[in-house]
Amino acid sequence: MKVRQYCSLWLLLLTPVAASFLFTNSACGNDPNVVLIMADDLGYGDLSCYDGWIKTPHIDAIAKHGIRFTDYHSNGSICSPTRAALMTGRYQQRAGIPGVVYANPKNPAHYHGLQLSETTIAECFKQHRYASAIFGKWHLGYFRKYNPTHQGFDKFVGYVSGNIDFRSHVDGAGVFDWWHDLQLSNEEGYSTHLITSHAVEFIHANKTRPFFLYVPHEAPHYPYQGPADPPHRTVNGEFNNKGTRTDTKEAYREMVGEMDKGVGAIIDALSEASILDNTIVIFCSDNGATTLGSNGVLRGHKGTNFEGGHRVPCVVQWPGHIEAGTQSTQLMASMDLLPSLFGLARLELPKTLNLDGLDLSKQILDSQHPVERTLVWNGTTIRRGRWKYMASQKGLPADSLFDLTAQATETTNLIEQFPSMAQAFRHELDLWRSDMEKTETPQPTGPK
Ligand SMILES: [Ca+2]
Repeated sequence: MKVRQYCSLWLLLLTPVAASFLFTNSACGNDPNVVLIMADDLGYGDLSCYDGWIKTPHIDAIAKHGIRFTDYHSNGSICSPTRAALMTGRYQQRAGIPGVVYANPKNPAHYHGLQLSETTIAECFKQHRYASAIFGKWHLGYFRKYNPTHQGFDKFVGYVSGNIDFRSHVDGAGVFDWWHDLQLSNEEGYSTHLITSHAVEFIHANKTRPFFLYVPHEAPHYPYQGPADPPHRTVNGEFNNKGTRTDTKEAYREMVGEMDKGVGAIIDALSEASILDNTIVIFCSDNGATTLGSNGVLRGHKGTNFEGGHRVPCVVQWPGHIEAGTQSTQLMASMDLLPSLFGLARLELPKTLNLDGLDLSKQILDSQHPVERTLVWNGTTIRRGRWKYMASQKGLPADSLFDLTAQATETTNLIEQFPSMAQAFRHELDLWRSDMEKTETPQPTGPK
């Protein structure tokens, strides 16, 4: 703090031009910290600040002290693709991760990963001398060559699979999966608690310099285990991937509750370190809920392109910058966070980046003036303004056009009333797919 206060005094004495130079080139210690917390499979109707069924006072407090988005979307409707888009600010198809990176070595996608040629959000922050860490789920490559410490993160504690036993830290393929940087190394504890305690420790250790802290939680992804439950997966063992609880709904509630307490612990740590006012805190989800959770009134669930698959909670606070208790209808996606955070922090991005995400920092600071933009999911579903076109796909036998303002539930297909609009969307999707195919980062086809 002393360094930052000293810098602030100097800035007061500078001309506006010189001060702006310092801000944009981050020569001083006033750059805001960023804490990005992401839940796994949390739905639009799960949190109390979204009128959901689970009391989440700490996440609700972020909304109360900042802004709540009602039209924020995960880039994918499943885990790895959203994470690829979040990390790169690009469509996951362009970044080479259109699908899940699987735990099973018999699946070719087991050998995929976020290639080192991609520039991550952590690498962008590193250029401004930020400290960086990830605690929790990576899910962008199983092999050491894909480890997040090769992608701009100074520190990694967590797992590389899609899910692990919350206690034994064994993944769905029966492989032990708890890492400290590049080493597999166990640590006793419930994964949600471990993720939180590492995040808190990192905040205290880095309070005198700017940092980017990424906290991708495991909750409420299966296995459905509360904090008091024993381990059940063993290395090379046989087990039910979803766990042994029969009251899975209650386990889900406990899991979200523990994550919410973890969010509270992170806010407390920022406050104790006297850096809460200089920290942008974001909480979001990586895709919609399964049928065990709730997506509110939205149609569909995780794995579908209906709203329930990807419209998810997102709340952001930055005291003194983002007006408290506001709400925004801005259409936003995971890939927008990279450019938007740099816009908020007034930090320059490398000019060589080929981003798909938009800098929506102005819309985060001013909730009243959303901008129109277009988003595509999986090359089959496109959204602009109130309209959403979905080519026929699983769960949808005919091409469909929905008016989301009139009906968020996607039940009335308006394609016969607006055939030319549907045709234009179809054409736009063709162009989008062709663009992605031409530029996608290639993946290895096997172990070598
Ligand atoms: Ca997920």
